[in-house]
Amino acid sequence: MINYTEKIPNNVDLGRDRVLQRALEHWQPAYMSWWYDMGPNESHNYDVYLRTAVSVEPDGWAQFDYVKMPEYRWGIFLQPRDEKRLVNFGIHKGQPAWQEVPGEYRSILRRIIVTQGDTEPASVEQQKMLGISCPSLYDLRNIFQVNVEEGRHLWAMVYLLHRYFGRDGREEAEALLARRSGDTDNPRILGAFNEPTPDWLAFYMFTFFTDRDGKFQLCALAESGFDPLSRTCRFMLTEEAHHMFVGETGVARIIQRTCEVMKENNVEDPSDVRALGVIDLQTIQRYLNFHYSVTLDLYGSDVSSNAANYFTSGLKGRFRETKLDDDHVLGEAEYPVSEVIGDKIVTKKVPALTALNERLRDDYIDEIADGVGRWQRVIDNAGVSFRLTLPRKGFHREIGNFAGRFISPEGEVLTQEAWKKHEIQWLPSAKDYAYVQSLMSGRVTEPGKFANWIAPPVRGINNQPLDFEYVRFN
Ligand code: BYC
Repeated sequence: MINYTEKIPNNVDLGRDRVLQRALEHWQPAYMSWWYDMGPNESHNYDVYLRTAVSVEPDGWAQFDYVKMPEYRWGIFLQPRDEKRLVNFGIHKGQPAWQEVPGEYRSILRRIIVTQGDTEPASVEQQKMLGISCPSLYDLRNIFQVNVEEGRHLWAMVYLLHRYFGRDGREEAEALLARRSGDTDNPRILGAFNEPTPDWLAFYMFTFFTDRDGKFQLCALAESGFDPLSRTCRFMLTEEAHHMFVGETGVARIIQRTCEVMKENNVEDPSDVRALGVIDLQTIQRYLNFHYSVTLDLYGSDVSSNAANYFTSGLKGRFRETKLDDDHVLGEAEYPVSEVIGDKIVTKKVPALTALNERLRDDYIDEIADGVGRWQRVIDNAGVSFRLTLPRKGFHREIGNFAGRFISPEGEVLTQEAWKKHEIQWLPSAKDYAYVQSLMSGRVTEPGKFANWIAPPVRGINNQPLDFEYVRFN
């Protein structure tokens, strides 16, 4: 019998809740079996220099040491309770925040938690094979850090399902381990989590773009009137920041290396750039277009009655809800959304309540634009003339008003035929993927060494030097 109070660091008094303990005793072996099957390939015996959260205190959530990943302590942490916290929006605004699930919202709340939970193991599955082509020990350690924390985020949602949803919660927790990213019969719930992440450029793009959807969705759920969900998401956000850092700096380092090689050799043409073993900026732009557009779909339909219900019932707020200066009920307010009419994109106002997905997407786009601006500065500082751009919102969308439309990155409405003609300029082609894959045929394992296609980071992890042995293969 496992002693869960020792095995699972937690601040939810796990040891005193027998029902919960029994539920976890059942689920934990299934989770481990999923990790052995779907976690990072061949990694089980490696010693990895990982950050582990052992408490929510400032000195407790970032303890660094060598850990074998199957022995990682996937803890359960909720931000401490604020006894005075209220429901801050929707029709229950002003009531004390709920400590138990309100009966009338049980099924939609479960649906939200399951959707959130489903993304966590999905991303681990998507990244399973990347360890074998890592550009350095530093990067290998970072992907493993991301993977174990996604595992912890799955635990966080499973804790809520087990603790608050009884039998159907337990069934959902099992189903979270049964779906598989990309599986035709039993896929993950949301589109982006069924796309392959075939190489490290895709991984960094994913952690920059898609993990940032994680941030915005978690921020919206952190506003929830269901207090345990709010407190869980608040703690998850502390970990999410590192994932986005890995993505942003990963892409920046690839751009930097490409620009250095372009300048040193005085080349600009993508085929000349490729001949020097780095990733041309045009390919980076196409990856950006892909990951950005697929992630925009994760916000759901522009006009959504689900989103309105989530808000009205106090379950899912807006980004920084309590900092916004309005009535937090949105009975009268309007919000602009775009749609295609004829061959034009037109913007019209709709009730703000129904446009909450669009609003969160817009908040996300603002932050993304800043990050892309920082990548641009790497190019500009190197003295290379190339402009990275964010495609317009309607480009390459499968969910919402733009689904089934053919919009160029500049926002022109095209026929399918015209769009298809340009597709290989706009989105990564099989040839692009094959080229990027060809650079990543083996892994770089000498401490302090980096693959030719990526610049070293500015500093190591936890003040360790760049040539620190971040992973020991045993
Ligand atoms: N793909 O009214 P609609 C993260 C479904 S990422 C497939 O348009 P709604 C992480 C939708 O589920 C953050 N299906 O949208 C990142 C619904 O289906 P049902 C994850 C989609 O419901 C990296 C139907 O279409 N967390 O944490 O307002 C690594 C009509 O729905 C998609 C959350 O998403 C899609 N893209 O909003 C690791 C938060 N979009 O219910 C982790 C929880 C929509 O009719 N989820 N559909 O069968 C939500 O708040 C909402 O479910 C959504 C959709 C925002 C996703």
